Amino acid sequence: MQIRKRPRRTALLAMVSAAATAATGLVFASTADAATTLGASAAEKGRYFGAAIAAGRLGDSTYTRLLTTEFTSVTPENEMKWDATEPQQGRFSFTNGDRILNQGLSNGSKVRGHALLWHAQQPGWAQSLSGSALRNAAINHVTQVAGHYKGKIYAWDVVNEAFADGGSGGRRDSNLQRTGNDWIEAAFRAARAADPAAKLCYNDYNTDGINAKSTGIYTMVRDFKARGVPIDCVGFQSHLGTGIDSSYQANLQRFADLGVDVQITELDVQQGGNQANIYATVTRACLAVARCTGITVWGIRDSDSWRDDNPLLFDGGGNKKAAYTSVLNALNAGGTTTPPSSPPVTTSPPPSGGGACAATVSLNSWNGGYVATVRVNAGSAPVNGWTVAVALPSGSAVTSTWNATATGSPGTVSFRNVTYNGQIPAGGHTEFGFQGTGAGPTATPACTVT
Ligand code: G2I
Repeated sequence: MQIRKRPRRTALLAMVSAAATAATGLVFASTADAATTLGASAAEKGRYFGAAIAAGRLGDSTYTRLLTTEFTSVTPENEMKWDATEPQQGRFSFTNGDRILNQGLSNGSKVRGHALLWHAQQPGWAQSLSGSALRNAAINHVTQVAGHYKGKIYAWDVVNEAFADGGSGGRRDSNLQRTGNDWIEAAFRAARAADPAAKLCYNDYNTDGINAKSTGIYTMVRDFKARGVPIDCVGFQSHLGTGIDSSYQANLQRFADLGVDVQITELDVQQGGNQANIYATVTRACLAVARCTGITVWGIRDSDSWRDDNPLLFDGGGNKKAAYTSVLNALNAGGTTTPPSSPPVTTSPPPSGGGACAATVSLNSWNGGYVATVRVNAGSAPVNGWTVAVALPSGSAVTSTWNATATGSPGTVSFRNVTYNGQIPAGGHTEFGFQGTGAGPTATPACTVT
């Protein structure tokens, strides 16, 4: 089905300051080994580069070619929303959501779940509920959908767009909000119980700088962290117009400083203004914030967009636009945490064989299973390829792996880099992950360069 093009959200985009695009110009990567795809370049910086995709477009070969070569994360544009997954109360429909999931997993990509609870795109039956009936239905929805995808989702937008626009800094009125102010934390607790491995995000728009709305969300996240409400990340949609607020990066950083990851979740930028520069500014901001784990653009080609102002990185024919080149150059030039005032970090071609590496593992465990995130750190010399050996306890086996290929499960499993993350600059790192049954590994993994 064709996605309906909506008129540009004038009120939303008018919020964007036209003033502050720094006159940075483009930084061109000059090294012979610069990565040539968005996903590969972002992976070199320990980040993903994703796209929102639609199940109805997966039969389009240009679309899937761009998807599988350029992107390392997928977000379902509509297929995991409430109206799609629970069209009748208690009757769940995961066919199209599963298609997005399987497309992502089969390509070794992360999958961002979007969105468990939102005031929009609710099924009719939910729109007509209120009070405890709605609250119970909403929590059941979170439990069932997050449970269906348990262990497979990198990050869930648990709650989407719950804050009001304008200067109040308060919550948006909605049927969910009228069930009580604690509906958001109830949703996060239910999501954690249903899928302990997923990072749980709050996601919103018009949060592209330090403003009343982003400060309202900031205050909520700070309160959640103080009270132990499970929240791991904040998504900044970043539907942008012809300018970008000068406090864009500082805003990401203040959230990261609360102890949550930040992600750019729905990036698109109006064409006609400074599109290429604004894309680069957002990319550099993410690279400059250590806890900015990745960027997702909201569609692949301009013709796939919900907007009618050609806001994406590929034109309708699937050709790379200036905005694409601008993002790739920014990724290739950027360091992982380097403030933008510092000179860009450039990498020289790694010597064959590369330097030494070391690996650390962190676990997210539940009764009967776990997800392991393994960080591969380069030493003082660049690494050209790596293998990490992880000893699994008896009774444990690997069931899925992302950003690496695994051999030898059960027992001591050997994880080897995939094409886009073998090269790690000196002092840099990359990450891969795997899910397993039983208890997770306890010993420090052994990393060898290849
Ligand atoms: O509005 C842009 C995005 C803002 N943040 C949350 C996102 O979830 C939202 O995505 C858009 C989708 O890109 C559109 O594709 O959400 C819209 C709905 O609010 C989506 O549009 C809907 C159309 O309104 C429906 O008529 C259509 O049936 O897409 C549906 C599926 O194609």
